[in-house]
Amino acid sequence: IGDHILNISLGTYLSNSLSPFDALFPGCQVHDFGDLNFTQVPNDELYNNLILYPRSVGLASQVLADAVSRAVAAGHSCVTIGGDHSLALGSVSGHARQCPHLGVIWVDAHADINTPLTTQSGNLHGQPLSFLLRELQDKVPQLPGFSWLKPCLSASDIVYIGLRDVDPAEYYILKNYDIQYFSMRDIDRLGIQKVMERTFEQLMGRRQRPIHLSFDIDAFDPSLAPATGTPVLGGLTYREGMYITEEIHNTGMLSAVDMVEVNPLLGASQEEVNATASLAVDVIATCFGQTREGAHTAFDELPTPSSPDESDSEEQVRI
Ligand SMILES: [Mn+2]
Repeated sequence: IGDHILNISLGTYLSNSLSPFDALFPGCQVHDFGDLNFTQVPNDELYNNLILYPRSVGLASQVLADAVSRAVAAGHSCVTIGGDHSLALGSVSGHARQCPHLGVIWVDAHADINTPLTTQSGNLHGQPLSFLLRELQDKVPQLPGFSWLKPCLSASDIVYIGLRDVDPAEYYILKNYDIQYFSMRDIDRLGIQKVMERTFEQLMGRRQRPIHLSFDIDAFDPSLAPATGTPVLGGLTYREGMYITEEIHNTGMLSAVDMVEVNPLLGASQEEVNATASLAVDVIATCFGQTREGAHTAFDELPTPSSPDESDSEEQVRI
């Protein structure tokens, strides 16, 4: 959705060109809800001469919010595969409808918290958090197509990880509304282990709560995830990315995941596209229990040889 409205999503790409979801995520029971159908609203004129496709993004987000809400209500951990990061408008709203006390971990190179009045690009994928944050509502105009959307997060419900390209107005918001963030510089300074410790302290220091992980693939370094719309040098290593998701899995509180901004049309080669897509698959699989020590699937007994091996006794004689 957003400016990628006509692009194929990672989900479509995965189900068309790799293997079925069940094979990609061993140990998980996967229920594929399929692609959602979005209609591009005709004559969807710019809002304020700048904001692109407000009615189409608003309507798509509303459809997605209903779908996510239904999936969570049915007891699933809901994975939403995008698409661009404006989809968090729908996924977080739908999730919050079932889990009003959720906390959000936003892994991204960008803060995505411009308001429609501060954005330079007009892209709604750089603004989703401004619509979701209660404290910002007196700064956010009502966009056509957005009347259904109610802010569902407070500033203290969000932690960012991986920031390294933040606009001046966004920096102002992070500082003035006291939003917790760990930039790449913070990760360099503290190490990823401390960053995760502090993330959980912020979100779950007082009580356990459902976690919504909104993971933008551009949080990774572009050398690992090149097929994306707004790459920024100096991103997460593979190991840092896996550590983040391993630790989130270990909380036992992960309730919804967004995987966004994988854009198969933007890879310079098939290798780049495949590398970016399989990185996204690793992120999702690790969220649901894949570990670097080995998959903890059912394996509870080593096979025992059925009869003594003859060569073995010969060897013993020689010794
Ligand atoms: Mn983003």
